[in-house]
Amino acid sequence: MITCGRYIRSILYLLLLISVQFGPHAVEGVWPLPQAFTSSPERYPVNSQDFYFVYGRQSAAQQGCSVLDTAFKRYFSLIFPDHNSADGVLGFSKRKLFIAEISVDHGDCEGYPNEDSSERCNTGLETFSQLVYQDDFGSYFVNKTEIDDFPRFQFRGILLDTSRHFLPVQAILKTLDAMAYSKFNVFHWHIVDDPSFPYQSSTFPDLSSKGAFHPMTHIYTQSDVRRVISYARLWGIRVLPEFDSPGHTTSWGKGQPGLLTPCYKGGTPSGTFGPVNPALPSTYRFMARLFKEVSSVFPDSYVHLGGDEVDFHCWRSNPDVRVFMQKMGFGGDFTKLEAFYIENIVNITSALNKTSIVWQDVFDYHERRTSLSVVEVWRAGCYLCEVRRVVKAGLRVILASPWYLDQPGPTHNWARYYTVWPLAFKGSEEQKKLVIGGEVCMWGEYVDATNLTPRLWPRASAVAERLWSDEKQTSSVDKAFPRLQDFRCKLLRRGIQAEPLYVGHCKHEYQ
Ligand code: CP6
Repeated sequence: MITCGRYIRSILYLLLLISVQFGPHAVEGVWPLPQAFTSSPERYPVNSQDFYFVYGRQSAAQQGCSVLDTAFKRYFSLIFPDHNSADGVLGFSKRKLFIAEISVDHGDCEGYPNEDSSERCNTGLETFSQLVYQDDFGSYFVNKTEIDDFPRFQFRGILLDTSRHFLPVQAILKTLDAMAYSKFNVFHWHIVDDPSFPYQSSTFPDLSSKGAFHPMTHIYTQSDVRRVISYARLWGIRVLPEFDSPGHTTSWGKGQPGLLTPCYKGGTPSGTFGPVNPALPSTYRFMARLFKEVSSVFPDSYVHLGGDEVDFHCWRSNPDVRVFMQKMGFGGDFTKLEAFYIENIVNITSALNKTSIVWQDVFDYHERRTSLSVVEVWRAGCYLCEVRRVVKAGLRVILASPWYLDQPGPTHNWARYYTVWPLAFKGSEEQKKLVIGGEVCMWGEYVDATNLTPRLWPRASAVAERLWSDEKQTSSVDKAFPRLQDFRCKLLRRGIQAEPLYVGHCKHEYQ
């Protein structure tokens, strides 16, 4: 029985009414590790002919609940990968010996996942699916287990960058599958950047027709975006769009003349362009229309505004920008100009009822920090010092610095990502609660659909356990290693080409 819902910290029981045998597998086979569990060596056979999911009689959700109906079908296939039909889900079996009963005390079947969503149903089914194992003869079993589970952090994200390289929608959907297996719940879509603008805007179609790598094949149409969002929803994953500005916007300039700052050399325009031009009213009119569209296309209450790595050289070279600086009383301080720009964009998005996230650069430059909400810490160095500064200012934090998985290299081993303590800074309980979670960043310079999956998995799963599980129970790399190896085999079994961690083999070898 899986009980899940918004308010009650409930329990996942597996009540199995079949003859008792003994088996070795237990909750240690679950990744990330559940918060609280008791497991027993008592094991029960599970057979695809005799297995089906049902809604509990008291359940607030019943058949017709799209999220759960779909989840039942998916998890049936994941539990029985050799089984080619999902008939067990529909309860056609005559014997009906093994029933996984799902009860929801407060269900939201139709809406989109959001920051206060209960995650117990999706993740409870995931846990259950990981508890089922096969013996040497291929028979399925599950041990008697009681689990009470909930995430340590509310925000557990993966950033994909679709500007440095275009990622086909299929590659994104596959990543969403794998995210659900590790209980990630936010897809941070760094959708546009300097090299290309693949988002096909209905308001400004030239942005992608002129700014994408290819105007037809390397774009995300409105229907592609809807497909990603609705697919993610069924896994309980939020889609957080990032439209990074005023820097990282070279590709925007092709389809929106007048948006970027013309750079000057020796008193004349050099023909190159810098960040978005913060001195023109037309800039803010454009941004208001773009974010109005983005806010209605992406249902999540958060939107990421970027704001990182703004190069001031071009602004400094431009006489019109300098006149604007004088008029505004900014003197020669370009950080004030950047703060002014971001403040305007924050106001635009909050008028659209969105909570904005910015990269830490914005917090560092901003004097009126109270206008900000969520800050993403990404710079290397003493990142916990930065986390501490942000929470001291009363703002929420997402931590990304220790989890850059995009760059190759021998130091990028999983244990390095595993041994991160996000709350190991001096601060009050209240301040620690402001750390809402963390994020794996998969920047796209060296990554496209050919290497995305093995570069992400299973190393991102190491981060997933840090973000989901109790820190004290998951502080040992040595204890985690065999569990993560085992989980990587599960990923392979589910069709995710996760790279090996070290010497070893999987029971079911593929390819
Ligand atoms: N792109 C954007 C990037 C990075 C950032 N923003 C980045 C910077 C340094 C490293 C990795 C990625 N590629 N738009 C910084 C948030 Cl090491």
